Amino acid sequence: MRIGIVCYPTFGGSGVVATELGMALANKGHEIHFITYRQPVRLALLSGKIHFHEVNVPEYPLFHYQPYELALSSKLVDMVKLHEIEVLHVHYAIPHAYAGYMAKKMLKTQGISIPMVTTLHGTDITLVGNHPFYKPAVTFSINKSDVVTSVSESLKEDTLRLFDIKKKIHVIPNFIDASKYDRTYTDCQRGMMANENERIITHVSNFRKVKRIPDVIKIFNGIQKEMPAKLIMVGEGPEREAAENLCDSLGIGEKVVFLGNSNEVDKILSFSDLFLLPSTIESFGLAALEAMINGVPVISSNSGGIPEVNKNGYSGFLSDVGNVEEMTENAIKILKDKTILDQYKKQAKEQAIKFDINNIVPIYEEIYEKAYAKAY
Ligand code: GMT
Repeated sequence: MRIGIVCYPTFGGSGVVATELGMALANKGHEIHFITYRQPVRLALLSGKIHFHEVNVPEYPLFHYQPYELALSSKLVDMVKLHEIEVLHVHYAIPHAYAGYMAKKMLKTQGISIPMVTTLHGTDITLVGNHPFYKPAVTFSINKSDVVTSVSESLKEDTLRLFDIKKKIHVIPNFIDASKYDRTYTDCQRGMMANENERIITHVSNFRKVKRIPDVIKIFNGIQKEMPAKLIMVGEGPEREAAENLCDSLGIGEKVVFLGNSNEVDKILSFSDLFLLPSTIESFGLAALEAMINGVPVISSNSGGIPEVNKNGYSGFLSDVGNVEEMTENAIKILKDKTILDQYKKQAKEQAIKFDINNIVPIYEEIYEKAYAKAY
């Protein structure tokens, strides 16, 4: 099929999922058109099957806010016509579902019908979308989507609780390509991060409040009192500076490395021993899944969709949000003994393999085909 994908092109999970899905669909012979304001960060290679169309929003001094939705919906109309795109898949409701619906309506006046699949990712529902400023538009665009999918059962429940939704919501979990993760690291690469006797603890996020970055640092502080350890912090965001200050004030600055955004997350994870994700909420927790497939057990909170991914006592441990003490105890339980650590590493990988892309892509394909045939 010819599929148009709209997403955020950033390091955020929704953009990563959209990009990985597009690449997997292209591998299966579909023609994929990414339509967004920048080439997605995970999209390494364009090819005959993968195209990128940039949405430009020219600056105009009259506009206090530049109208991205308008530019996006116009671009969608043009690209659907030019490339005869058969289905639109928009990731993240704001403003993509809204812009997609406008594009659909414009195309309809030109005799073109195109179905729109909307995937809800989490913050578009739990953190931003239900703000009164956005809620009517988000409710409308979800209800006007031809198919609505959500990345976890928990997000589906949140959506139904927070919005007046008339559409059926299909839960399709996020995924990873398990076949890509058979790599091994060299001692030399690990040696650049930590000494041989040190455990490597990792956190990857966009450093926003919801990630509870101070908890990450407090948990690590507890761990490093018990054993030699390093904390690798990957990502950029508003909480980074305060986090660096907290490390200094705890006297652990030397043991914490802030790497900023990285395209080498898998390499970093491949030599990590433990991943920390104490978030206030995660609709899914793709970062945890990416850690697990690299054989890294996860200490996380038990909120949102995380329990659907991280299994307590198997791939790691889950605690109530903010229970730093218990998270620290559990982290030490996993890390202190090499045999126990190896067992958790193996289990983390086994749990992650359940989310292999090969189980998920056919579900999206079926949804596209049915939507195209107007079965929904
Ligand atoms: O976690 C973020 O802040 C980024 C956000 C996004 O929109 O990209 O991630 C959300 O979508 C991911 C992919 O579906 C999920 O794995 C994350 O759990 C979800 N984040 C939250 O719910 C906070």
